[in-house]
Formats: sequence, structure tokens, C-alpha cells
Amino acid sequence: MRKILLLNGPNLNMLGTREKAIYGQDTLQQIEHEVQAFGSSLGYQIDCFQSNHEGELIDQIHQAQDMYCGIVFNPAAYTHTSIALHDAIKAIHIPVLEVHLSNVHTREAFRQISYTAPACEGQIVGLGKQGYLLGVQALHNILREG
Ligand code: CA2
Repeated sequence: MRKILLLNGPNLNMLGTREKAIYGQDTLQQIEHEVQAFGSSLGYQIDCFQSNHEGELIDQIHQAQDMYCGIVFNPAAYTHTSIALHDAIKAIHIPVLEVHLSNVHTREAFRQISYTAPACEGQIVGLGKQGYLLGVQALHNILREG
């Protein structure tokens, strides 16, 4: 079965506990299960990984190349700081879709800068957990066209 990696960055393990008005009610585990069910309906196994550590995210991106046909990635706050993640995405040859639960473009100025998006196929923002599902759908469409 074709596989997609669902990758989440720092503090997203706290979803559903605080900041619900911004990030929604669901826990990360609930979102992961929904994405897995949706991915399965399209014929994909979705493997999930979350880390609060930049280096671990970089390692996952490097390793993904041999195992996955694409990555749906919410780099969280590293979006706005990490040239290392930009370079890691550029270093692999599978498509990466950037997803943000909130609309980063209507928030603080520092969230309107993404170091990672220019290395990605595209960016989905502001649609809550639906953004992850759309990320999987977009990868599916890209892979079919490719
Ligand atoms: O909107 C998104 O998905 C973000 O990637 C979320 C990041 C934020 O730094 C980005 O600017 C936009 C933050 C995730 C923190 O999640 C929390 C969840 C519950 C409680 C506290 C933080």
C-alpha cells in the first residue's frame, strides 16, 4: 500500500487542551485517526509522527524519502524560524504539503513568514483539521498527475 507521512511539529501534541478558539477542540490523536480513515479511503496508509525537536523532524523528513510517497507537514512554530527544515524539504524528492490549522496570515506579523512553504508544493491555512485532509487529497492529486 502507498504510504503518506503525517508530520507535526512542536506543541501540536497539546491540541485540544488549550487555545481551542484558535486550533479547535480535537486532540492530535483524534485528528490523526480522521486523517488515517480519509487516507485509507484513497488507498493510502498514513503514518503519524509528532516531535517537539527540530532535529527529529529533519531526520523524519530525510528517512521519509525511501518509505513514503509524500508528506503532509505542519511545522508549527518552526515554520517561522527554520532554514534547516526548509533545506531538509528541499533535500528530498517527494512532495511535501504544508498545513496550518489557523490562518497564519491574519495573525501576528511573525506568523506571516514561512521559511518552509517555499520548499513545499503548496500551503493550506486556516481551515482547521480539514486542512490535513485537504493536504492528503492534494498529495493524491499531485501523485496521480505526476
Ligand atoms: O496554525 C497552525 O497550525 C500553527 O502551525 C500552530 C503553531 C503556531 O506556532 C503556528 O504559527 C501556526 C502552534 C501550535 C501550538 O499548539 C498548541 C495547542 C494547544 C495549546 C497550545 C499550543
